[in-house]
Amino acid sequence: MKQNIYIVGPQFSTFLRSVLLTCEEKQVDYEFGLNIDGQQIEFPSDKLKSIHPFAKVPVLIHGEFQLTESIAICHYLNDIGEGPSLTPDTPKEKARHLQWCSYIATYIDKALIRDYLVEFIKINENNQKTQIEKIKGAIPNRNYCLSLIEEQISKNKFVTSDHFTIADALLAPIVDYMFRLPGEFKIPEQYQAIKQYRNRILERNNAKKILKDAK
Ligand SMILES: N[C@@H](CCC(=O)N[C@@H](CS)C(=O)NCC(=O)O)C(=O)O
Repeated sequence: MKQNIYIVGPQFSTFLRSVLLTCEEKQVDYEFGLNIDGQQIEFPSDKLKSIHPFAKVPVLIHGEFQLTESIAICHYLNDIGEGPSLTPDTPKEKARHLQWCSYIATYIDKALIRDYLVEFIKINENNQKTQIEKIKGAIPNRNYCLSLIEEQISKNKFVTSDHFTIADALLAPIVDYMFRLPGEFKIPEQYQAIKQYRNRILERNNAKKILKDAK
């Protein structure tokens, strides 16, 4: 569906990937990148702050309408897109689904991405030994979150049911990165349900495109 939607964010961003996955699942046409008004944006920068009060990505631009925060953006795309719904129907299931969206976008993102994955990027900037120690210090909390995900994902094919939802669009890029880390930092073998979940996710053409092939 031609919508003239632009998503501000770099391809490697987990939250940008969640939004793109939602676009793909909902058959919403989009472009993405770091260009606003013909100007390349940096982060952090005043330009980014002018479209996101906390200078974060992604930001959705749909004509005059601008929207921040991945959970809100994904719900908007779910409402305007033509593809099958990515949210449950009943009040309890809807609330449970939102609860998981929130867990993933806050605590799980912090433990697995901000305090762990992103710290690898700083290895060359900081003292290498100190940085490795810092990353190792984040492993217990990483494992705690992985155990919660493992337990949840053992119940159904996807996060809250046997259907792919926005919660999966949020979780899939995070989980995918956990399998790409080297050696001892990679997700341990014991998380078999998460491994199967990732395989299930990567069987979907949309996920293949966004998580694997996109540059
Ligand atoms: N609560 C925001 C978080 C977005 C976020 O943390 N985005 C990261 C990229 S994945 C970012 O902008 N990082 C840049 C920075 O923190 O300076 C959301 O759900 O969209």
